[in-house]
Amino acid sequence: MADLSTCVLSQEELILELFKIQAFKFGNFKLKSGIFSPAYFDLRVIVSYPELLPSVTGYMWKIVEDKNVQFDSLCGVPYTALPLATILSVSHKKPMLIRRKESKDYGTKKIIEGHFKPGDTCLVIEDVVTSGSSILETVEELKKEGLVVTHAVVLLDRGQGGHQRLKDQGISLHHVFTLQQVVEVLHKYNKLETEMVERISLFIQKNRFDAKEISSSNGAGLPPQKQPRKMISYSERARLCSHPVTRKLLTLMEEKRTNLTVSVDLTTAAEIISMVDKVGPYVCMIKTHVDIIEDFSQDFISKLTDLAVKHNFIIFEDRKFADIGHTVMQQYSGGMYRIADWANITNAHSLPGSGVIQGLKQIGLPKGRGCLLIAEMSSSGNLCSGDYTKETVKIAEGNRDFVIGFVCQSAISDDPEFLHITPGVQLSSGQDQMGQNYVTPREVILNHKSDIIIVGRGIIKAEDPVIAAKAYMEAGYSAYMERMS
Ligand code: S5P
Repeated sequence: MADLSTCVLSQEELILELFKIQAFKFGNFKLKSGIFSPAYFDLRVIVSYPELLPSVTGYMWKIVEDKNVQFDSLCGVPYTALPLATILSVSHKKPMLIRRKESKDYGTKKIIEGHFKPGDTCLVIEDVVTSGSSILETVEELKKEGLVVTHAVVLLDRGQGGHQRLKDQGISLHHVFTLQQVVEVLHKYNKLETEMVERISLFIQKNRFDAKEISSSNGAGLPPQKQPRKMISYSERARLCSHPVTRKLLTLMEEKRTNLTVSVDLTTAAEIISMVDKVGPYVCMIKTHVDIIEDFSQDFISKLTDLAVKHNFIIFEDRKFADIGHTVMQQYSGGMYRIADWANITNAHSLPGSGVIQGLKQIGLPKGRGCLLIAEMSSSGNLCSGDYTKETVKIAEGNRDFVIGFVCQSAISDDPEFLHITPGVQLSSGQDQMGQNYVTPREVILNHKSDIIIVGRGIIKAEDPVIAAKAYMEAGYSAYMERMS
C-alpha cells in the first residue's frame, strides 16, 4: 500500500498528471459566478485516480508542516475536499469533522458531525479557491458551533483575490499551487500555447474579486472599461481588450504607426514570400487566401511565420468559413492547410448562425486564435446589410472570447473590443469589372471610423509595391491621427 503521508510525485509531475486526467482544463468555461474563464479545474475526478491522491494530500500536509499550523481537527469543504480531508485525517491521526450541506430534518439536526469542544481549533481543507466564498460558508458553520478557524489549506489558489478576502476574515490561506504556477509548468512542457498562457494571465488580472465587489454583485467579474471605440487610441484600446490577438495587433499598430493590411492574393509561394518580405515593415497584418496557392506546403507556412516575427505582423487567413459547426471544425483544423495551426486570425460568414462560431471556437480558442465576422461586404449587390449586419453584431457579442471584430464597411459597433477591418480600398475611389467597390483610406478611417484598411491589388499590382505600401500606410495612419485629434 502506498504511504499516504508522503508525496510520490514531484510537484511538476503532479501538475502534468492532473492535466492528463483533465482535472485542469483550458478553453472557455462558464464559472459559478457567470463569468467565462479560459481555465477550469474539476478536481472531483481525482477520486478515480487513487495513485495520485497521496501526492495531492502529501503536498497539502507539507504546507501545513512548513507553516507550522496547529489545530485540533480538520474539516473538508463539501464535497470535493471530503476525500482529501479523510486521507489527511487517517494518515496524520488528526480527528475529522464533517460539515453537512443541509441539516437533517430528523434526529440531531446537526450541521457539523463529529466530536469537538467549543474553543477547539479546526483546519479547513479545500480543493480550489476562487473568491473564497465556499471556504467562508464552511467557516461560518464551524464558528456557529464554537470552533475556532484561523487557517485553510487548498490545493490550488486561482489567484483571483480569495486569499485577501479570507485574510480580511482572519483566515490564512495556504496553497500548494497557484493557477499561474500550473500554467507555467504546462507551458514549459508544451501542453499550453503561449497565447493561452497570456490569455489566462490577463483573465486573472481582470477577474480579481474583492470584498466590495462580491457583496454588491454576487461575485460576477469586473466588466472591462467601456468607451466609444472610435474615440480611443489603438494603444489605449490594447489595454482595454481581453483577447491576446487584439491586444498584440493594436499595440503593434501604434508602435509601427500603421493600420495597413496587405492582401497578398498571389498564386505561388515564392511570389507571396517575396512580396511579404518587401511590404512587411509597413503593415500591421498580412492577409492570405491559401487556397489560391498552386504550390502550398508547410515550408511556405514556416517562411511566412518567420517573416511575421521578423517584421512584427499578424497573419490573417481570409478563409470565410460558412458551414455548420461540425464541418468548419474540420476545415479549420485539418485538410492540407491546417489553418488553425498558423493563422492568428481567420474569418467567417454569420450566415449559418452562431454554430459556425461554436465549431471554429472549439479549435481556435485553445490555440489563442481570433475570428472576424463578415458583417458587410465591399461588392455591389451583396446581401450583408440591415438586419443581417445587426444579427452578426449580436453573434459577436455573444462570443467575445473568440470573435474579435468585423470585416465591414461602416461603424457597426461602438465597443472598443471589436476591430473594424475594411477591404475595398484604393488611393482613388472606383470599381473593378466584377463589382468590387473602392473607397480611399481617408474615407474608411476618418469617415467610416474603421480601424484597419485592407489593400490588395492597389499594392501587389503596383509598379513598385514598396512605394505603394508606404503611400497606403501614410494615408491610413494620417487619417487615424486626424480622427484622434
Ligand atoms: O467584403 C469583402 C471582404 C473581403 S475579406 N471584400 C473584399 O474584397 N475582401 C477581400 O479583400 C478579397 O477577398 C480580397 O482578398 C481583398 C481585396 O482585394 P483588392 O485587390 O480588391 O484590394
